[in-house]
Amino acid sequence: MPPKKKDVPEKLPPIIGRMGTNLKVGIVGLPNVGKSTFFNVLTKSMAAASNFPFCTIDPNESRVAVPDERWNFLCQYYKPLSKVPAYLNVVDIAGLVKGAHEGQGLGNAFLSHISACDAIFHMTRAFEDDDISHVEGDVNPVRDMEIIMEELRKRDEEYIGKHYGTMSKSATRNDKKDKAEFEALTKIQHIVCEDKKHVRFGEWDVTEIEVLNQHLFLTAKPVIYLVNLSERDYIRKKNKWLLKIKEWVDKNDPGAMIIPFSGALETKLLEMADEERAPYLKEAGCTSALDKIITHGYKQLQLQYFFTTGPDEVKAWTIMKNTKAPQAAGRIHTDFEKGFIMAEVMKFNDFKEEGTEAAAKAAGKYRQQGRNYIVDDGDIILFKFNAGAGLSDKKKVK
Ligand SMILES: Nc1nc2c(ncn2[C@@H]2O[C@H](COP(=O)(O)OP(=O)(O)O)[C@@H](O)[C@H]2O)c(=O)[nH]1
Ligand SMILES: [Mg+2]
Repeated sequence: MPPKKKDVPEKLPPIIGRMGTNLKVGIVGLPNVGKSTFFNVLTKSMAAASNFPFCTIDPNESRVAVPDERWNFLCQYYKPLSKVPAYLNVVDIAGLVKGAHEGQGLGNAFLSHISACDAIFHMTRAFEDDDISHVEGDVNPVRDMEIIMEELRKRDEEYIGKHYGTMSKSATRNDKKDKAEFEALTKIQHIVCEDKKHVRFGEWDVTEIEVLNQHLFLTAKPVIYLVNLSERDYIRKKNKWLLKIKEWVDKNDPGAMIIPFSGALETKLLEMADEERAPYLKEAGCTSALDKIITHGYKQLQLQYFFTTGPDEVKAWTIMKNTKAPQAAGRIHTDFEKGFIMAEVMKFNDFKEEGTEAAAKAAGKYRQQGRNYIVDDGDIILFKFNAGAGLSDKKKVK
């Protein structure tokens, strides 16, 4: 066993948002900016690339494989009967328009679809095309981003308005817990309704985050900005809006990621024969943006995965960041968590460098970890558990 000191977990910042491993990213934006185009190419090309049937949850929701070189390597190495990658759930949400929070263009229904998501791909249109109308009359992604952000904020404002009255009544009952909740709500109200800021830009302590997580505000959800460019602009990495978008995001959502994308190019790539794709991209001097978008979307959800490997199966198991070994084991089977003894952990890079499991073991790189071990992204793990513990518990339940 490693020295005890290492077993003591560092203090971890609490996470704003839903807990769980089945989280989703919603594609949000004005109508006609390329949301459905993106959703379609994503669903179809990731299914083709991973050679894995994609799963349509409903027509607007899909699971796409998260591309990962480590997973590819492990599949190549073991040539297992079953290969299971990690997945990202993506939802195509119908376009919002100005006034959505007041019900414009079925806005309320669409806003509630956003509420069911855990992060946002904010799609903006920076491509010109006279044949494709723009709800605001002309192409101006900065104005469009402001419209969407303001609709989300107003929706939160309205929601707070409704709850604040109820809360202020129960808070006067002098219940300590209600009071703490009311204080947190007062701060949220101030930030969203008076400062007119988004929830995620506030500084929140643990109690406040607990309150935030009971309400799941739209403006608490992390955003990745996707800029839909013409194929030409995407290839030459130039468009008159890119700098303005960057300036706007730096000012209004500091640190958020902006990923240029081209619906036109991605559609073309999807329609090409497999052998045409690579030469076309080489000639153009660019790559598809899909891999980058998926991997960053997955990270925004605070998700990561560990691998189990062998000739039967290579599988990526999704867990939330900061998950400890027994709970990670519980993803595989509840008995693994109940009867947890230890995790034998190998770092992917150690495995790759050493060449075989036996060599990694001989080099002391197959480490035994206890119940306080926080699983790292990409760990290769073999769990040791006491089957009896699981079984007797099972019997007790029955
Ligand atoms: N010229 C051009 N048209 C695009 C691009 N992306 C999407 N479109 C077209 O724009 C229209 C609206 O796209 P759609 O994905 O349905 O937009 P949504 O309303 O945001 O879902 C469709 O006719 C698409 O073919 C692009 O990059 N360039
Ligand atoms: Mg659409």
